[in-house]
Amino acid sequence: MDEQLLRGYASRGYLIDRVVFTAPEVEKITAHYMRMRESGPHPGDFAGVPTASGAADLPLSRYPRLIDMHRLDLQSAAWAHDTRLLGTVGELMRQPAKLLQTMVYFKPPGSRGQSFHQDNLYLRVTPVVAAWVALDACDEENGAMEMVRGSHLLGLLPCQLADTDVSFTDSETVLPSYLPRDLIALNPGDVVYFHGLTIHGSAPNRTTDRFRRAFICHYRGRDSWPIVAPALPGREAK
Ligand SMILES: O=C(O)CCC(=O)C(=O)O
Repeated sequence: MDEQLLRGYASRGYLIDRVVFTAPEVEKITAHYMRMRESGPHPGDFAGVPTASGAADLPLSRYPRLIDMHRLDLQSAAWAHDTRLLGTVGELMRQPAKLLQTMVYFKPPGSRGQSFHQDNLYLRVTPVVAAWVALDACDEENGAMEMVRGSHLLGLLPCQLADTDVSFTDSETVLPSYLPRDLIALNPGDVVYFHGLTIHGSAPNRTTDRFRRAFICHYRGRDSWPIVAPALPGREAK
């Protein structure tokens, strides 16, 4: 990879790579996970915490997030080990990448987003890099991801309770207000790679007719080591 791209990743904490997957590949991945979702419940399904207002998030309850599909599904394992993803992540970490976790977010029209957080709070090893593969066009209206530029350089930051009317998770990182927030507008097949400490999140999908689906793989470095993370608000430290 170009040294300038590596330097950009090192200073921003994320890297956008355009047209990594072709349109037919994206169609195949999307159709596969729509079938998997519509075939019934799967281990680890997550439709979000209850809303603060008590209103139901019906779109998300129909399309809960899938997790760790690669443990049960050979096709998911193959996609998560795609050499394009492994190669880029390995270059960003400067060591071979090992798969940690896979997820699919469906984010149907009208569903909540996810409050700002750092993945290293949950994935307690370092280094970690995520590959977030856009399956739909993502923009402000359907709740594209936002990244807090340079936040991976600040370490693990404190959390507070999130507004669960707009977030399907209930804790959020206290934002360093002096850092800019970048909206990550993507087309299907584009990938955003981001550091395990980069603060990121997304607003609700405010459209009435557009999903914002993503296939997400988290990797650790071959020579990663465990880290200690602070407790989430209202929960015991692990
Ligand atoms: O897709 C989103 O809105 C959030 C995804 C996320 O937090 C992640 O991939 O770690």
